[in-house]
Amino acid sequence: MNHHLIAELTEYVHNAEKDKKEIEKITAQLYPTLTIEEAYMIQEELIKQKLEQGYKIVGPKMGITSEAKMKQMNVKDPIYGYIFDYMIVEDGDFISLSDYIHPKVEPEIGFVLGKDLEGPNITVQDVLDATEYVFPAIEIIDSRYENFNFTLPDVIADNTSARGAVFGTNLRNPEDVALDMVGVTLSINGKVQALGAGAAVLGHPANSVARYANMISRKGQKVKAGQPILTGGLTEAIRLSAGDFVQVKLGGIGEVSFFVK
Ligand code: OOG
Ligand code: MG
Repeated sequence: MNHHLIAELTEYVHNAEKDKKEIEKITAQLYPTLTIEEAYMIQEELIKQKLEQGYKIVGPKMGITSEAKMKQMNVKDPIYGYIFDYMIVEDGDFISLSDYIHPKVEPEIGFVLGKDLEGPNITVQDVLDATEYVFPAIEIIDSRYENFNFTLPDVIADNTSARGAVFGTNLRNPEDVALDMVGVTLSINGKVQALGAGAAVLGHPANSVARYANMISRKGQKVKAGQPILTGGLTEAIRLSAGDFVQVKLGGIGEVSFFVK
């Protein structure tokens, strides 16, 4: 894949986000043979452009973290992307639907490490030992592709649909909660729309951080202390509408919410 094509495809997905206009997936016609490796090259270029625009990376996010979803997409690894500062919504604040294309929300468990983690061979225990605290989070995903219809390489190139994150303020030591057993509800206007448990994410959410550490170690990178890490959706994602009050409750961890105007 030459530089020209990387630049062209990066511009294609980046413009869709900037213009808030959905696009056909890359693999439909533009470049049907896009591989996972090439998709990460596009994602890297996209991230570079955002940094050049002056935006800052807040932290990484993991996606496709259920064994069922990985099997369905016929892949061995989850995927990752990056949350930027312009995506952050304060707990209890509101968003305007018009700033997004067709946003959905999913409940997640966030991690912050007290020390860097460098793979390969990072285990769940290594992650728990390195974790300073966990916190409740909501991810707002807004795939740039029509109807969230994409292949794995398409969604990697699109920074894994990242468009928003709301971080709760309850911070818990991971030793005080069995993260795989934590129950979660996602409610809209007081009505539970989806529910699940921590184990939905790779058997244990710390496993998601371990997998991320091991994946980026292939590029000589490490997971940085202090950065919030989103470990992946604990339930299906739910579409947002104007007037929604979105609330996520995580047993033993805490809650986080926002409004949609
Ligand atoms: C891809 C993003 C997936 C997660 O937590 O699994 C993701 C998508 O479904 O649009 O963020
Ligand atoms: Mg997510």
